[in-house]
Amino acid sequence: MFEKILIANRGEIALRVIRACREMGIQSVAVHSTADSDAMHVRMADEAVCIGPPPSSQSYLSFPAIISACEITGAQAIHPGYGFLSENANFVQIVEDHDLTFIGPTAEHIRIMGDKITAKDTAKRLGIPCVPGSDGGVATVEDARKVAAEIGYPVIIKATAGGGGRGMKQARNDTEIENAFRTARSEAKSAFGNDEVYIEKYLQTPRHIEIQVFGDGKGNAVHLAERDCSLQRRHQKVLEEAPGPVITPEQRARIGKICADAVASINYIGAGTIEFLFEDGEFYFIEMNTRLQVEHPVTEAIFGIDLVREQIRVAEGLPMSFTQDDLVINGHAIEVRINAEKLPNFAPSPGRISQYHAPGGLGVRMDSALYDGYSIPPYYDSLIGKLIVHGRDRNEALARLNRALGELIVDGVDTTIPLFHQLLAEADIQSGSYNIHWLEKWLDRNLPPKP
Ligand code: MV4
Repeated sequence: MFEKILIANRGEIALRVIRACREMGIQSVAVHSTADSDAMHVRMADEAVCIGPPPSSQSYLSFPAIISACEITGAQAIHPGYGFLSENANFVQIVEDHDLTFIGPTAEHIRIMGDKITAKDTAKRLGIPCVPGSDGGVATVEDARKVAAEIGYPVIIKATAGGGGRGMKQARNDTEIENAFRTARSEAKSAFGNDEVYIEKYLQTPRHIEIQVFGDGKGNAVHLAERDCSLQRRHQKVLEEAPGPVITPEQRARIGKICADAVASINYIGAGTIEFLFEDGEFYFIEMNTRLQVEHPVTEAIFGIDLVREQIRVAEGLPMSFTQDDLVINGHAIEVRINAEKLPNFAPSPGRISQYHAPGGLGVRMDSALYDGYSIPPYYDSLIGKLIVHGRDRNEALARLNRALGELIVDGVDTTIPLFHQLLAEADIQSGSYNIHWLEKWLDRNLPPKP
């Protein structure tokens, strides 16, 4: 049993992990930069260690600083949260070399899924349906044209090292593909130092549906249904819900079993998310995330489970506390991401919180590290809170979200809260009729960016 866990993160996710530790009787160690001395995760943890100056590269991303903090405090395991070191295979290797436990997948699984071509090859081999496209990378424009002739236009060229939508270019015909190929390659080279690209059929109006999976590292795995995360702006999720509003029980059971069997067969350990594009009733694999995700609470809400507790259990070699048969969906959950950003341009809006009031009541969860008088530093992500609501059905969850947003007060900085009041008034949001392009189109019509 772990006696002490170090949390290599900050903000709401650090609190999330500290809370799970406390309920399990495990001591928690916070680490922080000098910009975060007054942060809530420092106050809430049992111990705190300052690990460096404000830039993440010298604090939250510093291997030696974090390993040293473990040695100083006697922490036996590291929970990485999301972002920062959560999908860094080299870090996992170093953690293990120091006889510490990384609470997450193995370095090898992180490495496989971090390279998109290898991830897709692996998915295909494990029986996961993929977007039609090249087998592996494409090295020349001629090769790209050959693949496009087989799968048909439009196509999309993607960087194998890609992420956040960078190094992605569409082509509608044989003429456009030359430019798309060269641009994708050079963007990939400069952004990731790796110019390898692959090609796929471009899906025009899909939804982003992701399947939550969980493994014990010993060949047992389950799925925890899907989240619909189609509402995104510039590849940043804005609202997520579970279950997906258009996924049938039959579709869920089929893709869920495929995903659970796949991760079981590779002895995957911990939480993972298999991302799909969903169009015309079919799922097409795009990527796998080997971490706990920001939006995990909607899955926790509909299943009534604690995913962080389960991560800690399996990292200790304990079994998961549920089987697939135990996992029955109860109702509907929606999460909205509260960012310190100024509309309509979503410009970061750091500063002092003059007043904070969290909503409450039945079916409401507010995950945030805010408090009255807290100053949001300008160095990190602008996510300052997640409001998660749960209802017996989707309509109840929507009504509860509207009610809870009305109770939420975040004064002193600009936030994305007004956006959600406006979105909830939209018929398409109320009915769940949206795809990955809906939000950007809506923003262009309703909140045009100022030049
Ligand atoms: C696609 C696609 C259409 N067809 N692949 C964007 C980021 C990366 N994670 C995958 N992305 C896409 N891949 C094919 N074959 C459209 C997107 C895409 C997207 C995907 C999910 C959520 C929002 C998106 C916004 C624009 C483009």
